[in-house]
Amino acid sequence: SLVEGVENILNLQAKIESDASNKYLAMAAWLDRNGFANTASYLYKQAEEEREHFLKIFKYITDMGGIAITPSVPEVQQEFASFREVFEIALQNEIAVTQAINKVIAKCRAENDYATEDFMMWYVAEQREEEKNARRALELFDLINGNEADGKFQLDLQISKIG
Ligand code: OFO
Repeated sequence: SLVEGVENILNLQAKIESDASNKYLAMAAWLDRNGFANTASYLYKQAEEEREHFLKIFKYITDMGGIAITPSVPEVQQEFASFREVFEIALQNEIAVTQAINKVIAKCRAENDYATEDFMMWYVAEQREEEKNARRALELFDLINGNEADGKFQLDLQISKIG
């Protein structure tokens, strides 16, 4: 079973993962309509992964005898100033998710809930990977000149191969 504090913070994390999925979906659509088809596919896939992250917590709450709350769906950013800005925002979002996960683990420790702490360790590893990938995408913007038409084409190809 879950203590109330852990159940609440898990429901909050589930919502954060669900929101992350929708944010990536909007980014993927923006990339798609601006011609970055390969990177769009990459972020459609990210959106699906975040949906899985959400479901995994959602089911865990239920499995542990808690009440999983279906999250509301807020508005997300639909327009972006540039190709690069998409990944600047993606990295900021991933850093915020990592910080939220750290709070869940701190709560588990405060409540002596080692089972949930163990469950959340999967997310710690996942975030390490996702932050690294977002940083790599921004590195590619520095390495490849994205202002030239050819640069954009190369960026679209290379970013989609990350991870
Ligand atoms: Fe990258 O947000 Fe899930 O964990």
